[in-house]
Amino acid sequence: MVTRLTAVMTDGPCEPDGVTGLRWAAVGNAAALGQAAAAFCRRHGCDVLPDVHRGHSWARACVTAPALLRAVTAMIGPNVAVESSLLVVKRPECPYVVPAHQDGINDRIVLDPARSVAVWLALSDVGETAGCLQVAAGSHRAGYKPYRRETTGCDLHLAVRDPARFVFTKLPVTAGAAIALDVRTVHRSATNRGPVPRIALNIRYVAPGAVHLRRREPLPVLDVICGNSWSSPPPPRQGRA
Ligand SMILES: O=C(O)CCC(=O)C(=O)O
Repeated sequence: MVTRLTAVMTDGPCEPDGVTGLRWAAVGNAAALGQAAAAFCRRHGCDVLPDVHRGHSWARACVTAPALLRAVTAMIGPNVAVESSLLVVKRPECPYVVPAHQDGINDRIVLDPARSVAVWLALSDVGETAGCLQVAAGSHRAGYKPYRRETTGCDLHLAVRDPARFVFTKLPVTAGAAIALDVRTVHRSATNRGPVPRIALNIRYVAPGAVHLRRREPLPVLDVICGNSWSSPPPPRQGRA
């Protein structure tokens, strides 16, 4: 049985708009971590890296930044794990558009919006020219949307089917800023038309019981960051959220 996409209609951690701005690091510290990330990507010839928090100290430093964890625990409680992370480096010379999408749903899982939050971290200054995040405020209230597959370069995105019905607001920020999103908030970003790489890390934080499986598969690996209620998490519900 497949999870009904509109099933999760609860309030999330970023009411009322489904978007909360915060600062996770000083500009210089964030930019230094961004340079480490960009150097790694240059060496390995890649611009998009999934689950970087597992293997790289600079990424671990980002996902565990004290100011960030204070905000995340205030939103979803003291037990926090990372469900996934994604580093995106948009080089100026490479067109890279992230289509309008929601972070809390894919073919395998649906996240409970009351027990999860998506956080986008700026590791460089990300102004309008650099392709800043664009969010559809309040879009979370209508729940999860049907999606379709859309490819950017070699990367697959699960784009909402009806992006034209949303009104997007551009959110230019400096390095060290973060934008927390309800996992149902529709968001997108454009190509970097500035002169330097635009570096950002997307993180999905979850509390126990947040991850609901859409298929009969093992629960994804969760990287526990804090809290002591992870030894016996409630079993994930199968079939519907
Ligand atoms: O870095 C970006 O521009 C957005 C990426 C994003 O929204 C995502 O990976 O969920």
